[in-house]
Amino acid sequence: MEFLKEIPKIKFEGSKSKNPFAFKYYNPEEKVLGKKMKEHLKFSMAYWHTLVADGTDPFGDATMERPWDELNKNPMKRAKTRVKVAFEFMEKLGLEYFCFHDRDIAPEGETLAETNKNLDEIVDVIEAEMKRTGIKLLWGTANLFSNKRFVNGASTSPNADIFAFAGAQVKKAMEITKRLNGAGYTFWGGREGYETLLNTDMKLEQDNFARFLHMAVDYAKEIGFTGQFYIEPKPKEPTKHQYDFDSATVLAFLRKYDLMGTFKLNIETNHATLATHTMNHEIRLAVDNDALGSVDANQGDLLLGWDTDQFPTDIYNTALTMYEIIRGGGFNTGGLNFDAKVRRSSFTVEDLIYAHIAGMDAYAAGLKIAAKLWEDQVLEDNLSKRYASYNEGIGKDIVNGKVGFKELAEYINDKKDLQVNESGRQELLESIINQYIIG
Ligand code: XLS
Ligand code: NI
Ligand code: NI
Repeated sequence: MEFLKEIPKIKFEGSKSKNPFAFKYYNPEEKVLGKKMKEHLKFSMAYWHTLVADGTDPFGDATMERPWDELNKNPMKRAKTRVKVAFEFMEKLGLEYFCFHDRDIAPEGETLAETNKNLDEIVDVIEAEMKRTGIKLLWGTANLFSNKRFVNGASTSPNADIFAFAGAQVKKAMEITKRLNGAGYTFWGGREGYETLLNTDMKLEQDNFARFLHMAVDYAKEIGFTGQFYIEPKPKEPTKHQYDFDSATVLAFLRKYDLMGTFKLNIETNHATLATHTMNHEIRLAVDNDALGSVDANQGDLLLGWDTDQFPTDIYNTALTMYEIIRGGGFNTGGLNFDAKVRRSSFTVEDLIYAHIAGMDAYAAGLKIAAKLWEDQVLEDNLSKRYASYNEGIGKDIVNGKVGFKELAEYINDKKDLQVNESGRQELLESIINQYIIG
């Protein structure tokens, strides 16, 4: 049965097209820097936003009544139908990857065993659809935050039974991710954080979180899961202090607990905003530490302090994000996952398509801008000039670890002609970026 009959297959028509059901910039087969656009971008659909979110907010009811959900009140039947819709949806858009939480795809039973049985039944359907379409799993994950048992966190809960429950849940989520050949597995620290230190043993909670991750690594070895593990930083929401605050915090955590190398980062644009960083800052840090894994592509609202998960349409941002990704050598196991939802008032099925087109076009345009910037090496040339004093003389000795404070003092004490500082040229660089964006 076709659920999206009214929606045509979305094709590239170019920037002059007025057809809302067409790509203006995303031309999947077009080569950029010797690689197809679709291979650079590796777009992925987020199951939770596209199939599950219904527009509910703290002040209002669901606004998105999907015709296919209306057909099935039975939760298992509904879950199966959603799988069919998901794959039809991805086929229409040419999305070659998807991501999901265990609880997005199948309803919970009364016990974990029952829940796992439900999962297996739905995974059968997903597996068949993946085979039929060739669509792949970018990463899987477990929802360790919605159910009320996770009120105080999962692996950082003060209650050991909840830690155990979370472990068993992740065990199963890893098994199904492996079964579906997932390229990665993500840990986003749902409620791993705290509200007040008055009732929190932060050290024990963080140690436990690390123990939990080590258990995941051990279990991956045991079952032969070779996908990449990711941690997704976020500074706040739902808890006031999320332990995985930002790239820098997560990198320090990974180092402290001997998890560096085993985990890479899944960086989300809106989370960077919440951490008062730019997305390019977050990616640059990951790349510099050999830890860039994947990206949750969305955008926040700079006037709001929460995770609005909007579709990415800001070209300035997509261009600089793609620049950092290209600079870092591109994705390996990761991709651009649209962890983004349509606004509550964009409640039709067409809106879901328009939103993905908008995001895919914004990233395709960003990619082309970034590729040109990279090809011309404008920013890189500026960098090498700005830091040239470290290529020779005392600068070279500093970099090579050949000098200490004593030698620095000997070198500088009697020196009269200190090198002059040069302008940082920020505004010039910003106007050059604009030239690349506007063309
Ligand atoms: C929430 C996170 C979440 C993860 C997956 O803010 O972005 O959606 O990506 O658990
Ligand atoms: Ni995310
Ligand atoms: Ni988010």
